[in-house]
Amino acid sequence: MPIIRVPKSWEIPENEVTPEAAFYNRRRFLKTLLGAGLGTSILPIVGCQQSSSAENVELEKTLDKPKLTGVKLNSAFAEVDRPITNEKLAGQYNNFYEFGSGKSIWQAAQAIPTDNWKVEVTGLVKNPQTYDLDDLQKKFNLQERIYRFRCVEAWSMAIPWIGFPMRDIIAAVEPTSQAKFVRFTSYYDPKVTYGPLLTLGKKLPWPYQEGLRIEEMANDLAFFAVGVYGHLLPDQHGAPIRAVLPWKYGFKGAKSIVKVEFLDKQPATYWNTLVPNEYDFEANVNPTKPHPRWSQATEKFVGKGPGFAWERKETLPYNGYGEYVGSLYV
Ligand SMILES: Nc1nc2c(c(=O)[nH]1)N[C@H]1C(S)=C(S)[C@@H](COP(=O)(O)O)O[C@H]1N2
Ligand SMILES: [Mo]
Repeated sequence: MPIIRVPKSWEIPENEVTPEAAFYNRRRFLKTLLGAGLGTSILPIVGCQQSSSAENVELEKTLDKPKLTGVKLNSAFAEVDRPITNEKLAGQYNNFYEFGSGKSIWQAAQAIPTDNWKVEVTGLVKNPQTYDLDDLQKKFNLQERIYRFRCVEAWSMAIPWIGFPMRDIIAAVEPTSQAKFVRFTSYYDPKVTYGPLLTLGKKLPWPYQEGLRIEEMANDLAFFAVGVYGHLLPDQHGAPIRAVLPWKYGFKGAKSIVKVEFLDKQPATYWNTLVPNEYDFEANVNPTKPHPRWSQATEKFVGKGPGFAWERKETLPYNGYGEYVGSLYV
């Protein structure tokens, strides 16, 4: 794969996007450009950072997962005020820093060893559990929900997830009265997840971890997804199980979860540890609170038409889910 790649016409021009990790990319760019002896005129062109053994996999193959049949669409979340984002588009425009700091990680992410996956649910609970993917599908009632999705970088999509409410896990493991927070830990093995290790000489806080207050987790919206677009999750979306929290910025939704822990203290989280002044723990979608480097008042809804056509939309408080979660923040 070439180091410098000219975006195809259907791709979002990278200069329209303000990535969470602009600091990774700026540095890499400068190095790449110097190395290639190229001028700054092509700065907006994205570098293709990772090379992968799965490099020649076709996108369609990565999306061709076993169908989840007999799953009902939850009527409370059966539609949103915008079209569902095209599946192929959502499957090739991802954030998954374990596999690189660019958006094109879908090939590299195929390295996640999803066979024999286990999720440990532990910590301050009465009934600790370890689930495999089969248990998750059998013990929890799967349903489909169409949710708006808003990345902190100000792009957005609408995604049909399949999974179950996080409160079903709460009911199964029974957190003790000391449990005040939950922490999600993503799969991490530097031999497999060969994304960036250092930035600005600083060691990155792997594994990727995120967290919630337990009341947030018990809210009706908080969801564990095992599927999307009618089938099991493709690896690039965080197979085999990831968190989906539609009133929060996308980075709260940890992918490829291996551990769920109930804690008495607020856990440290990946982005908040790395850049605390840009990414707070709560991370509720809030159009009136700009990110230090860009406004959050509007978003680019990706997937309006064919290809990567996008539409500028107003961002809503709590991403439009205030009626569900507003009472958590009074
Ligand atoms: N483990 C892990 N989970 C992660 C991330 C990540 O880099 N690593 N990125 C987050 C961010 S910033 C976003 S916007 C969403 C993207 O989800 P998608 O690629 O399925 O759209 O995943 C979130 N979960
Ligand atoms: Mo994000």
